[in-house]
Amino acid sequence: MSSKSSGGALRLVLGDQLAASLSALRDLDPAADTVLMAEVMEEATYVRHHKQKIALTFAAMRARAEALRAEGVTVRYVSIDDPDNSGSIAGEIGRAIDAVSPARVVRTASGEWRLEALLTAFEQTQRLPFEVREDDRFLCSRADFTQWAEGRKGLTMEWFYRMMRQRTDLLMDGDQPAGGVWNLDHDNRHGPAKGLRPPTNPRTPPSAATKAVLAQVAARFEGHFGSLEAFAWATTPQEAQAEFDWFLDHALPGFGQWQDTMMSGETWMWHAGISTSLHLGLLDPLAVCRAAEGRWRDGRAPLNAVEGFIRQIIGWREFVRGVYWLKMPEYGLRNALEADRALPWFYWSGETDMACVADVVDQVREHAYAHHIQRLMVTGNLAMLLGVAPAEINDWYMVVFADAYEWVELPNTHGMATFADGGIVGSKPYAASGAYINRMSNYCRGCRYDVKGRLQDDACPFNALYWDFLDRHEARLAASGRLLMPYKTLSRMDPEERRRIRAKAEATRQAMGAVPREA
Ligand code: DLZ
Ligand code: SF4
Repeated sequence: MSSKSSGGALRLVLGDQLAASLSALRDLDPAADTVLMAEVMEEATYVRHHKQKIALTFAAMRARAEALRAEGVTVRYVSIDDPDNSGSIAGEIGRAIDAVSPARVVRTASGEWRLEALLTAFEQTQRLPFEVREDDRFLCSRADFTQWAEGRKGLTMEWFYRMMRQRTDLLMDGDQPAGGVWNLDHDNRHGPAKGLRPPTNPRTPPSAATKAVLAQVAARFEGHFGSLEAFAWATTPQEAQAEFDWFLDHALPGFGQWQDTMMSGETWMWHAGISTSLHLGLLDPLAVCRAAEGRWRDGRAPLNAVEGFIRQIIGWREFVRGVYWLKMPEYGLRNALEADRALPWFYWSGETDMACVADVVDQVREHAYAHHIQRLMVTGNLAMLLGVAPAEINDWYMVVFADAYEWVELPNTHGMATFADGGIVGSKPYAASGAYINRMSNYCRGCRYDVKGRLQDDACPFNALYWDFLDRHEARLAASGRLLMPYKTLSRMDPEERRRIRAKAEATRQAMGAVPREA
């Protein structure tokens, strides 16, 4: 390290810390400080992210660096092609310390446990002071979540959500929920009506700067999953705001009613598609909720749509982040259902006759996106019913989605979709047979499988797998009381029928390549 200090602070801005309000940049002195941003192989490859996720991150980082420079801030920006690039965030902090000789380093806490552990270990080897600030882009701090969770028997999202409604005063009339009910989810579970047409979402065509990043990513990350062709993500706050404004006008009014609906070939439906922008810091969570609330108060969107939208952000998004930091690192190792199978190859290739799964895989390859029910009830549900090992499921979710960060992915997948956490996030597994997918989508009409069949050759694979799943986990799940109806049906089944279901399910797993991982 050079002995002469510049006297200023070195301020680290990670790839998903692009908000103007970032805590690490508060009190920044443009005359003395240097902002460090670095595109590094370690972050681009710790999982083999979808090419679009890497391109989005780099394009958004570069745009942020330009915006800071335009404000007169000194930015040390290390691009992925820089021959001196050390390949890691810690390495780049080290190089910047040598080059700039700051008096101290200031950073906002990382979103992921993995990177926070790496940076903390690095800091312990250094002599100058490091200041790590809270990521206050979230509305509930880690300390507040811990306090909320303390002494509770279980962590129920609904109670957390109500507390957050009161705290933010969103959709409140005094101390009562607007409209008299906290949660209107029961109005939001419609399957596709005949002739239903989603609005055409224009998304964001790539700018010249983004196109340059796309070319670089195509060359350097060729072996990663996914196509770059349909890249249409917002990379700046302005683009993100334009996408969100489109959502408010054209999709929010139908968002409630159709938020669980799935339609073949339809990616965005009535969803906002703003998760990447929220996670990167291009949009502010409270501001988007207030804008949505305004639409209801002006009579331009129904309450079930607005309440559903706000619940996703101040309820689920904050809740899963709280659970993640409360429970890590032990959380990631849980495997409550002792699932040990390999993930079928068609999760990557899309080569399956299951129309629902093929549609979702094709969609994620092209758009790095699927909506919550596609993730939960198609790919998540199937992986859970097959008994796929949590590590393989989590890896797939981290790879294929542009909005996947471990703090949000792990509780959603490990907790909600596959029950690997044993009931911390969800009180029961979201297991479903083909009947659910048939009710909520138009997939089954175009599928070679018979959604009503159970044992014959062309029976929908979800069906035998569903009953076999309940059968295999009866000791653990029947007692909970949350799956009373299906266990009643199972108990009335002829033992011979149960045996056939088990055999059919195992043959299905073998045919799909969902074999024990040791084999
Ligand atoms: C996701 C990502 C990628 C692909 N690349 C970078 C990078 O090159 N430099 C960087 O600072 N951040 C990157 N990120 C985001 C980080 O992985 C993210 O900050 C951590 O996972 C914590 O959420
Ligand atoms: Fe999916 Fe089964 Fe419907 Fe085919 S029949 S689309 S496999 S749920």
